[in-house]
Amino acid sequence: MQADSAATMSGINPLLVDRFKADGFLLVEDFFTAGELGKYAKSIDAAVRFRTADDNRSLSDKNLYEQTFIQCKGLWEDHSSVAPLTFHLRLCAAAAVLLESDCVRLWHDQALYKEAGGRQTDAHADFPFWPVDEPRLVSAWIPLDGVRLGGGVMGYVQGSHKIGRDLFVDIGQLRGGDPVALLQEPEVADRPFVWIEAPLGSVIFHHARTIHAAEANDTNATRRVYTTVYIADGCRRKGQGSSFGVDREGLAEGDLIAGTGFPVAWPRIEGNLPAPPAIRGPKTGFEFAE
Ligand SMILES: O=C(O)CCC(=O)C(=O)O
Repeated sequence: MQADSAATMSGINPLLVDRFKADGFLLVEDFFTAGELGKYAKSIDAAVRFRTADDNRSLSDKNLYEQTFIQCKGLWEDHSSVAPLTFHLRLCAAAAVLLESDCVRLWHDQALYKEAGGRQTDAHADFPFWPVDEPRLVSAWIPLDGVRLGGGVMGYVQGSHKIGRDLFVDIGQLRGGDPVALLQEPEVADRPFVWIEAPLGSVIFHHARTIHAAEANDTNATRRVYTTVYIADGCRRKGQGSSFGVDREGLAEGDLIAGTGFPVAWPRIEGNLPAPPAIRGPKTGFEFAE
């Protein structure tokens, strides 16, 4: 019953679900109107400006990770005008359909602004970053202007979510790790790698285990992208390493992922947005934990 209404609300039909299951990613064009995106883009720009107001460094003065993108997480929590996109009913319904779950929660939202001249996003999968027991998470990658080749488009290893080896890649060697040439790994190298241009109004969904990368931004304009990640209800915390979102909720290993920082995104009533958690994370960067 609920699954039917999520399918109707999202417009994600069984053919699209099958494509997502086969490829591990799915481009859906004309998901948003240019008008609604323009409104959200203004709010996200303002939120990113607020979060980065103290940072006057040029790109070359930043570390490699920061040269990949300006990353601002949890924008819905301190910028209420961003929340309607984070909890956009059609987007959340699409996540429920793709995760084949009656109920999904927000895992996180973030702006990923790749500055003009910003470096490539190193190939990685998301799941090894996250302290979750099952790979039942889906990301929605929303370009606020549309992205063409040369401007920082995303690329995906087709079907790589089925490989099932969770190799952590230290993007930009932020943690001082060795670069991992994930695309040359056995089982990965044999699969097609495809760059996907994303026109204005589109969204690309990807599975938490899908290996993906993004081009450098060789244009003169910032590549403005906003992403939301949803998690199937019922997943649990795995591991005890520090991780802001789960630590903030006081979750121990094995506890259900839930709480004010992981609000139910679907099912929800239009316009009824969740209240943000009282404790906020850091303004920018990879981890909330400081
Ligand atoms: O936008 C990018 O450059 C990378 C995005 C990404 O890695 C993700 O959404 O998981």
